[in-house]
Order: sequence, then structure tokens, then C-alpha cells
Amino acid sequence: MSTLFDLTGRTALITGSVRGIGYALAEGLAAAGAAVIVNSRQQAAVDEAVGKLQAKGYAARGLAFDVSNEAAVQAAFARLDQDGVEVDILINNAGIQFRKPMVDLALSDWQRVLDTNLTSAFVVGKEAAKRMIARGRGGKIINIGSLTSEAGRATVAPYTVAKGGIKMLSRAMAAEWAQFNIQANSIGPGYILTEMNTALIENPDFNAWVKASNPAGRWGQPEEMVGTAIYLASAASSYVNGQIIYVDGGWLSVL
Ligand code: GCO
Repeated sequence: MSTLFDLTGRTALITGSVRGIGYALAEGLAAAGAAVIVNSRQQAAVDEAVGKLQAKGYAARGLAFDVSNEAAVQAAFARLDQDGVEVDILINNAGIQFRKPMVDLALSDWQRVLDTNLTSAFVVGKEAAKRMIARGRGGKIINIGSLTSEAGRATVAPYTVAKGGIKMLSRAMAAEWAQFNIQANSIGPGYILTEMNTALIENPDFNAWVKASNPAGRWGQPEEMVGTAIYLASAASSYVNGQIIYVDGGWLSVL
């Protein structure tokens, strides 16, 4: 049996992993052998998600912190250092959505989305990479993008800009950290059935547009992101760096 996709002995931190794509990735990497660290701002939500994973026999622990607060991120990694926990795989998944036309958008709302969806990936990535480099064992960083890493949609400008930045942040990380055997890549989910998209799913016109706009003719499931994440988190992608893989039902590949 090939060990190419085996994550046994690795520890993975997935930010924003108490629900949706983040939780599916935490469960999927745990099933592939990783010990996973579940994160959200809310301790109660973290505890509940950790409990679900542990009930399935997976190695899981929680770490509640706000990815958009550098001091909180630094304190979280200091706690992992104290506990002797070494992050081999980081998935920067945490993100928010805020839908409003730019002419009506407050700078504070713009900044909040960029802080949470993009700057956090730099801050958390930096803390993880410093330790990966010091350990000399390499590492894996997976930044979660979006269809909006490639194309804009009206009323989601800050999210689009952040996700475009996520794609390029992976390339910047590759440029600086490939020499340390760190691979940094992005995953670009299509329209996925998650809580963040509830308003869109329940809108008949938007729902029909999504189904008509991708050749699969349907929304994706959070679990359909797992295979690509395991690939990018494993030895199977040891010479893949700075790439983005769209898991979108073929959306971006067809006219
Ligand atoms: C939106 C959605 C999208 C999806 C996803 C698409 O308002 O258009 O929230 O941003 O969440 O990012 O790839």
C-alpha cells in the first residue's frame, strides 16, 4: 500500500475548522492519519468540533484564537511550543464573507474582510513557517482561495481582492520558503454548500445560476475539497509549489 498520501505522524492546524470546508478538511486529514488542531474564535465551537472528531477515534485538539489578531496568533503558537506540538501542515481556511456594492461599502468593512481572509494567512503562515524552517523538516501550507481568486463577482469586492491575494501569497511563500522544503499552494473551491452561502443557496435565481454556470450542474460538497487537500498536504506534492487547484465542478474551465 503506497504511503504517498499518508499523513501519519504529521500535525495539521486548520484555521476556521469548526464547520463547513474547514471542518471537512480537519476530518479528512485526520482520516488520512494526521493529528489535527481545530480552530475558531469561539472556544465552545472548538470544543464541540474536537469532541466530534475524537468520538470518531481521530487525534484532535482545539486551539481557539482570532486569526486576525497577531498577538492572539503569537500566543497560540507559544502555547503549541509549550505543549511540544509541531505544526507540519497549515491550512489557512478561516474567512468571512460580506456582500455589499463597493459604493456603499465602509472602509471598516473592507478592512475587516481583508484582515480575516488575507492578512491572517500571512500572520499565521509566518508563525508556522518560522518553526518549520527552524526544525529543518520542511512543511506544507495550503491557503484556501475561491473562484474569486480568478474572477470577480459584483458585491463581494473585499472577498475577491482577498482571495486574489491568497493565490499570490502562496506564490510569495513558494518563492521564499521552497528552499526549506516548504510547499505552499492554494485550493480554489467553487460554490460549496456551506453556512456562509446559505443566503445564496436559498435564493432560487442564484441557486439556478450556480447550477447553470458549472458543467457539473450542481453545488459542491465541503467533503469534495478533502482529496485535493490531502494531496497538497502529503509527500505526493513534494515538487508542487505556488499552484492553485480549482475544485469547482469545471466552472473556470468552460465558456
Ligand atoms: C459569493 C460566495 C462565493 C463563494 C466562493 C466561490 O458571495 O459569491 O460567497 O464567494 O463562497 O468563494 O468560489
